[in-house]
Amino acid sequence: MKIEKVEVILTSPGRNFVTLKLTTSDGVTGLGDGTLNGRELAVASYLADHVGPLLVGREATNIEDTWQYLYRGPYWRRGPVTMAAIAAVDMALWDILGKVAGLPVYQLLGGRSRRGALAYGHASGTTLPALFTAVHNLLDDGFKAIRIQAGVPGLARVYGVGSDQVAGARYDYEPAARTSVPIQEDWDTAAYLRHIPGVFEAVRAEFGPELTLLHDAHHRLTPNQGAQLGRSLEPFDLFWLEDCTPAENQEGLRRVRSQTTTPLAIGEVLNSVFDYQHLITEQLIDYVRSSPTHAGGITGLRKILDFAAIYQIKSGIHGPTDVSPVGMAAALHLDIAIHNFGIQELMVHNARTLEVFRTSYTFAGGFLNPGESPGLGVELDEEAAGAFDYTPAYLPVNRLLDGTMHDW
Ligand code: CS2
Ligand code: MG
Repeated sequence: MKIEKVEVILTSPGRNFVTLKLTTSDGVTGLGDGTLNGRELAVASYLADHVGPLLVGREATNIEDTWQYLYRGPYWRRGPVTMAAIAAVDMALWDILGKVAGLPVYQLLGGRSRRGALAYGHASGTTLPALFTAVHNLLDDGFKAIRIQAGVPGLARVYGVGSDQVAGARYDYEPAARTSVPIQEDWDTAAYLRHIPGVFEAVRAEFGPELTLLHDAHHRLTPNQGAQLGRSLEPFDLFWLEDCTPAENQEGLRRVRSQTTTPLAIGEVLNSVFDYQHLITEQLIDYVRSSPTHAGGITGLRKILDFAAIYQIKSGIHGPTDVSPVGMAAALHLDIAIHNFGIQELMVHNARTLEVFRTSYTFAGGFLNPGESPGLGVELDEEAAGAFDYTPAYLPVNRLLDGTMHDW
C-alpha cells in the first residue's frame, strides 16, 4: 500500500492549523497535525515543498523507516519546524494503519493501560473572586485537576490569564492574537513572586486539600527564582510547577531540583529525545510536556516517554488550543497506551474548530478517552475548513517594565 497523494491543508477556524492529509493507493486517508503556533506557514512549506515529493510511492505501513528517513535524511536534524513536519507525516501514517487494521491507534501501541486519561483544565482570574468563579466553572464541567494562573497587581496583562469569566461560562482564552505583529505584555518577576503563593493559599483555603492543582511559570524565572517559587509553593501541594526556568539551560534545573520538592514539568518547546537527555538521566524533572505535534509525532514522543519511564518520569502531554484536534487525538492514544502516564492538558477547542475537525474523543467525569474509531478517530470536513483562510496570528512578547525583552 503506497502513499499516492500528499495534501497540506491550512485552516483558521478562530486560530490557524496545519493539517497533512495522505491518501494511499488503496484510497485510505490519514490525517496529521503540524501546527506550530505563529510559524504555521514554515511547516506548511516544509511539508508541501520538501517532504511531499519524498513521500509519494513510499510504503505507507513502514512508519518507523519513514520517521528515520525524514529525521536523518535531510542532514539538518531536530528543531520545531522539522519536528512538526515529521509529526504530521507520522500521525497520518498511524491513522492509515489503524484504519487498515480496523483498530483505534491505542490498540496498535499495545492496548489500554487505564480506563481514562486524567485531564487538567485552565482557570485564571485577574482577582481572587474571578479566579474562584473560573475554578467553579471547571468543577461543574467535571474537571478533577486545575491549572491556576492569576493576574499580578501592577501588570496590565499576564500571559496565560484570560478575560475574567462569569459563572457558567466556558474558558475561552486564545493566546495567539490575530494581529500581523505580536502584541506586547509587561513583566515584573518580583511582583509575581510576591503574589503567587498567596493565590495558592487562598485557593487551598477555598477548595480544600484534595483538588489537584498545577501552575505554569512560562519560562520567566532564573533557576534561583524558580527554586524560590517551588519552595514557597510546597505547603500547597502542587501536582507540578511547569517551565519555572527556560529549558535550554538544563543545568539550571539542578539548582531548582536541589532546593525544592515541588514536582517539575518541562518540555512543551522541546522536540526530541536528545533535548531531554540530562533532564531525564539526572531526574531533574517529574513530567515530560512535549506533544506528539511538536516532538515528531507518536513515534517521536514514544521514544521520549519510554526513555523517561526508566527514570520514573511520567507524561504530562501539552494540550493547548494550538495543538489541533488531530494532534490531541494522537496524544490521547498515547495517554491510554503507555505505562508512565501522568496527566493530560485539555484546553477545549472552540465550536468552529470542532465543526471543521469531527472528533470521536470524549471528556467525562474529569477523564479523556480517544474513542474506538479506527485510526486516530478525527475526520476533517474540508468544505468547512475551506471557509476559514489562514490569518496571521502571534503569541505576545514580554518586556520588563524598563523595556528589556524578557522570556515568557
Ligand atoms: C501553555 C501554552 O499550555 C500551556 O502550558 O504554555 O499556552 C503555550 O504557551 C502555547 O501552546 C504556545 O503555543
Ligand atoms: Mg505551558
